[in-house]
Amino acid sequence: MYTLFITGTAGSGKSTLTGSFNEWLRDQEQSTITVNLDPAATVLPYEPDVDVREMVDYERIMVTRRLGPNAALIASVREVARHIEELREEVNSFNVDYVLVDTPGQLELFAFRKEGKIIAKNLTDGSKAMLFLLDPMFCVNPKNFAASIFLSVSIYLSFGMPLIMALSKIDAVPKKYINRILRWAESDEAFLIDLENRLKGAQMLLARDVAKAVFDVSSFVPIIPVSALNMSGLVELHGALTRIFSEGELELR
Ligand SMILES: Nc1nc2c(ncn2[C@@H]2O[C@H](COP(=O)(O)OP(=O)(O)O)[C@@H](O)[C@H]2O)c(=O)[nH]1
Ligand SMILES: [Mg+2]
Repeated sequence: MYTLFITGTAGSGKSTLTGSFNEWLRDQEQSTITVNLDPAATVLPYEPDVDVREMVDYERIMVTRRLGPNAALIASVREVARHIEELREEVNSFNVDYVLVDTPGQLELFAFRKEGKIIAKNLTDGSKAMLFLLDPMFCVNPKNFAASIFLSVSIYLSFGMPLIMALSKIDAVPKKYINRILRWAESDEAFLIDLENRLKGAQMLLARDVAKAVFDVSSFVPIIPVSALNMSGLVELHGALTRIFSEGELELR
């Protein structure tokens, strides 16, 4: 059983890709399930096979404990972690090749709290990998690109799972933006030149130092351009996953 945790900033396309990639894999005769880990999801673009909303009632937690939306989310994710054995049994009962896990809309809830790690560690057995989605509308600004890569690397360090990055929604932005982002990902020199043209003074120096440090870690992580809307790049995404799952853990170089 292979498990893919789909992460990324809010709105980067996690839920949509979970649905599309699930359909794509099923078309390839793979057995799959989708897991929704977001207790506060209202509408999802797919029908989850396992859904934490059946165990944890976000609205009710908000009302009965008199919490604001964010505090209620934190309490809900804690509640999900308490149900981890139940979740695990449910996931295992499907006995599939691929488990696609859609993570909460707010990244930090899953990525930087101990509950996220408990859930990631115990949800399934077998090989696991993390997919981090980069939103091209956001990342076309070099400062935001550096921030996103930084975020993905900190998630990588915090979970210790093999990491793949995907540039999402490529159907929605001009090709030249996509190419620019991919060029930055390939060559830190190209990135630094564009960065220096845009930023000045202390901000530029800081962004440059952060970028250099982070590029050292991220340079071996492939960035795959995908669209959940027209399914482009899913062949490549699957190829990268297959490599990772067959090689086992990628070592930090
Ligand atoms: N054009 C386009 N829009 C997308 C794509 N993937 C997601 N979106 C849109 O981006 C928004 C956020 O997507 P969603 O999957 O909910 O993001 P999440 O918060 O990361 O789960 C929604 O309006 C989606 O319809 C894509 O591949 N192409
Ligand atoms: Mg979502």
